[in-house]
Amino acid sequence: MPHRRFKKSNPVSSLSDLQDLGMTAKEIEDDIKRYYGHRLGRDESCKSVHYVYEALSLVVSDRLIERWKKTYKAYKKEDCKKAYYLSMEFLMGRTLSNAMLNLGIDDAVAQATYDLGLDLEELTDVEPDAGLGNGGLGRLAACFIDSCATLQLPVTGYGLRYEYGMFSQTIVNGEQVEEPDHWLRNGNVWEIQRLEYTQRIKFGGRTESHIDENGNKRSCWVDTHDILAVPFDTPIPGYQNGTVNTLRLWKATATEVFDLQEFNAGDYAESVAAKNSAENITMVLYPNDANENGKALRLRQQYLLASASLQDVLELWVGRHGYDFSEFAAKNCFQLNDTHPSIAVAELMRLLMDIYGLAWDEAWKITRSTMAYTNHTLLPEALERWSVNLFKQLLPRLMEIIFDINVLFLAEVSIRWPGDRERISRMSLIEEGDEQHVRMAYLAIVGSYSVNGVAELHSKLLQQGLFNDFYELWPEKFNNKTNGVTPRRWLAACNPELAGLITETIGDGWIRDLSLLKKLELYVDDKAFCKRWYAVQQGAKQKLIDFKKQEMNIDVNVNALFDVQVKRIHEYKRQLLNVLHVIHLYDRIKRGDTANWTARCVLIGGKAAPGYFMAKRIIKLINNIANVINHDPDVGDKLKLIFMPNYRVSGMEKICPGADLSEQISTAGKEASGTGNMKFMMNGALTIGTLDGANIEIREEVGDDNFFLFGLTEDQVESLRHHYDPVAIINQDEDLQRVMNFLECGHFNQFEPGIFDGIISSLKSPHDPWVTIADFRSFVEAQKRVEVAYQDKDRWTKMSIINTANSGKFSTDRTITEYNNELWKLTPVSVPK
Ligand code: B0W
Repeated sequence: MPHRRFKKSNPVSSLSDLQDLGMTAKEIEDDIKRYYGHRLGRDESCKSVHYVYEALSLVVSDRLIERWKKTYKAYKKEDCKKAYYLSMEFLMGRTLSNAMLNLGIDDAVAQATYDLGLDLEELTDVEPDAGLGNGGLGRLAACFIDSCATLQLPVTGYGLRYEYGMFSQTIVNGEQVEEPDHWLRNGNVWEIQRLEYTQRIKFGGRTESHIDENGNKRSCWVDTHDILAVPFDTPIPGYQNGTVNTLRLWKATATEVFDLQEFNAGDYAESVAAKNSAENITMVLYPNDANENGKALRLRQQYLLASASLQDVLELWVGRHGYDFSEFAAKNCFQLNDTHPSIAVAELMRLLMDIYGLAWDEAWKITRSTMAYTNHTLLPEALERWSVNLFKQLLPRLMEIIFDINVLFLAEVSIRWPGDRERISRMSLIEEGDEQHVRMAYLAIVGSYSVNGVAELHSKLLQQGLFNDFYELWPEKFNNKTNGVTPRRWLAACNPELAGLITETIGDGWIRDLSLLKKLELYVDDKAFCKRWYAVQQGAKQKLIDFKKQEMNIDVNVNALFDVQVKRIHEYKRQLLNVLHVIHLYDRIKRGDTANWTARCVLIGGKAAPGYFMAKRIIKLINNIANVINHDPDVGDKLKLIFMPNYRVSGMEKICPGADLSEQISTAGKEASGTGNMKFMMNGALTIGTLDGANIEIREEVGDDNFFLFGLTEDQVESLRHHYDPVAIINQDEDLQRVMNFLECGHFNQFEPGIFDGIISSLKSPHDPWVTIADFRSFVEAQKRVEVAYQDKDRWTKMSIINTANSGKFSTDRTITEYNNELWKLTPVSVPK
């Protein structure tokens, strides 16, 4: 180990008494200059704005660290219960603006940078996104830790510090091209490496068993190839409350011993290769949102996260409480963000038994009362199953423990359902077949005290469908926690104009208590207020146009309806349905059916998993259609289709304030929750959506009159499957026939014959799981209702205000309060300011 903690008295405790740093514009300005000139050694000859960003970030970071230490001390003093959020993804986006807002120094910094002649927006735009996630699941983790800090809850996030985050997407000839995202290239001022908390992680080897002095069977995991997990901590500030929590991300490195062994054997190259293979573990984020992958490296990543984090927590426990674990479960809990970290169930057992000497029963009791599991998807292809052979080879001791858990669990099942062999095989943690597999979701359910879905419908479907056997066995474990988003990033910071108008009208209490937005409803008939609301929305649209124009050189009319669908590209999310509607509008223009036309700009953005062929083809189709429509002089301002490349967190911060219409059009029953839908609603966009995920709850909050509903319900989709006949539907719908004809005659791929054949045949297949054709007519009718509403500016503005006013439920402050009240039971800790 390179460093150890101080053992007896701390020789540098006097160094820890720091004076609080000043928060005025002048003090900040002086500090920026000092960092720029001294620490970074730059002067007027430096042309790169990056160093100014870095100087400012160091200034802000210093102020965070001060509060971070105080928070740590307060937690230590209280010896309070803690929760740990284990997630393979934290899609943090940028840090600077959010940190300034949460510290309450945004105005002072604005003044300081103005006085220095700097453009603050330009500076914040220099920061690369920390894109350590795929989409909703990773962004949810980021919103959660923001809310935990704001609610002053002692919660630590544990994840992986990928060297390369989510790939960057460019579009070449209409197709997605992936480029590596080396987000750490210029360093990362927000993190602190903590070598002193390094953990050792075992892989490979074999197990040996013996009988201990009490007659219990014990296992040892030996001949392992170890690697080190080094933590990097990022401060997570609460909203202007003095609390700064921690996000701890692990980076894999080689052990010195491991290197030396090879080196002494005289094989320098091998030794370097070994180092590389250790470091490879956290080299790259897997870009497969909701797709199976089954790669050994991914299992290594998952184990590294679980093992390093649990060792860290147990070490902290032993440091304070010695080897007495009787209170451990009362003082600690772990929330598993999907099955990705669910190996933690077996790892906690291993650590408690093999390292700390507990007996099985005691360890199992602790595990089952500290772990809680959140499921994020019903899609079968996303359910993780690991080959037993791979498991045995990589993590032999963990495999043993999982087999033992399974034996005891199946005994429980057969007591409840004697002789029901089919059920036993259905519920087994081990799936039989040509090759055996470990069902990770079942491991998570069996090892947890809570299983939750992320929206009402999704939680209901988990209970009635996917996990029904487990629900029958343990109904009390199952619950719902509808997702949310943090209103700090997703309204206060990303839409300062709207936030300003809201604060001016109802005060700033909404930033901490989003339900207060309801007060805005008092103003829906106030003409002056509505006028300002409309002006702010138009301003945001103009800003979005200017931003896109810079990037894409396309002219858009600010009065057009901004119709936006941004999310991962996936067949279940039905970007194709959106595109069919665009072709229908294009067809109407070409036919001259344009009386009372509503100009519309359809914006689509999102990344496809690199191995997901169909999703990539959908991107190509969108771009090809855009190319035809946007260059057709008959179309002009009436319709535009724009594919926005490289959709990411910082992109959404610019997009959501400028949207009129939010497209949430997944096949009912497939989108577990969705969270983009909430960001749009909060910023005053109206939703066109199916009864899926959190759309249902959005509609409940905002009322049927303020939501454009269409499409089959989940029940209807399921019963349609038996007799779905898309060709018959097409034949009965003249508009749809014409749309399909555009596709089939190659109108959008004149020089690329056949490239969309796969898409066409999937739409026309009676086995199309997403039943896109079935919802076409209903979607078109709903879009007509959208147009009628949009043409009445006053009505639309009113609906927009009502959407924001009723978005209070969708704050992660509400979600986290529910997690805490029902599952974690932590006491908020106030931190002296
Ligand atoms: C993400 C990544 C992976 C993987 O890397 O293998 C697998 C599955 C997911 C995933 N993402 N599963 N569900 C989600 C999304 O989670 C958010 C947050 O709860 C929901 O709003 C979305 O509906 C869901 O698709």
